[in-house]
Amino acid sequence: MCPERTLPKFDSSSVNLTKEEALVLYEDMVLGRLFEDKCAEMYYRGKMFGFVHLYNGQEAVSSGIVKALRPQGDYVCSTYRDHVHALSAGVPAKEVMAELFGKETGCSKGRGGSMHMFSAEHGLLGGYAFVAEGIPVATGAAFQSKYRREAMQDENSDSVTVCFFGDGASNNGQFFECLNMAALWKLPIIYVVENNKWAIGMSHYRATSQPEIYKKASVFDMPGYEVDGMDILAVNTLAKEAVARARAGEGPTLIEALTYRFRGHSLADPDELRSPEEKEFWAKRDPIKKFAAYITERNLASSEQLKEIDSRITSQIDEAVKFAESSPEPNPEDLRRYVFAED
Ligand SMILES: Cc1ncc(C[n+]2csc(CCOP(=O)(O)OP(=O)(O)O)c2C)c(N)n1
Ligand SMILES: [Mg+2]
Repeated sequence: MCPERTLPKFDSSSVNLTKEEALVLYEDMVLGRLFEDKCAEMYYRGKMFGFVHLYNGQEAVSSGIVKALRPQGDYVCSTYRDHVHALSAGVPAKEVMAELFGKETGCSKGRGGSMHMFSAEHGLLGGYAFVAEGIPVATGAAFQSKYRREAMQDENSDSVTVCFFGDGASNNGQFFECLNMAALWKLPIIYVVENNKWAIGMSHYRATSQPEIYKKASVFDMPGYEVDGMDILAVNTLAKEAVARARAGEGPTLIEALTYRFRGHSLADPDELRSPEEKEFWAKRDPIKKFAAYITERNLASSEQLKEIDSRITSQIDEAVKFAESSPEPNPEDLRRYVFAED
């Protein structure tokens, strides 16, 4: 049951992905899903500490949006639910897993853990434990791209920034302040609100005066769109349009992806507040199953080929765990390293 809102329909007949493009999206979603399942296992085995927030169910948003960016040179800004955004941005699974284990080989050198993935090399601007805190950081990244291009005459500066955040975050002040400046300055940024209907145990419908978040773009004279966040074709098609607009200097876009997390808020959440009917409604819309059906119906790949991908990803994640387990802890003598930039 999903009484509050109808999921927007998308006509996939107009989309013509090549086999390669389809498999990139499929593989990235499977990587996200199986990685998070492994995290749950490792967390309950006591290998990870602190809060761990998983992304199961929302994969079509990360893969559909991030894969519309260039493989290098663009920026992705995340939240505390950041493992899968990091993977989509190209951070190797072993470095994300090692970070979760608090190891020196992690993408944040083991200093950050689950909520603080970072990789300069992959344009990953970070995970942020404070709700909405990534929004100003991402807006700043988009500002610097434009400043380099226009004030410093660097024609190569045409990066696009994607900023992910949740429905809960969209009620925070940073959201409104940053959308205002981004629209005013026509910044090359895409704000992606992953509306999964819940902020921990707070229903979106009890927390906001206008639950259709995409409509909030209009007051800043910014294009705003809602999209079925369980349909990777819909998300990816919209993302490509928004990226092209940003790259062409036409300014920001707000995308509201209607999605759902298949697990509790964090691995410490018994997940007792959401109704079984609601969970079932969304489970039936599993984005990976939906896209797998599209791929086989269109003869882009056979179900055997998809199974081969699944098992290759399973081995990759097992390797990531081995890597994380066998990696060294950070050296206590390096406690103060990375607090300030080194020359
Ligand atoms: C500034 C701030 N206020 C409160 C919290 C506690 N908190 C952590 S997660 C969360 C819910 C945010 O929900 P949403 O933005 O919808 O993201 P989701 O967890 O659904 O991905 C809250 C209130 C926080 N981390 N930071
Ligand atoms: Mg939410």
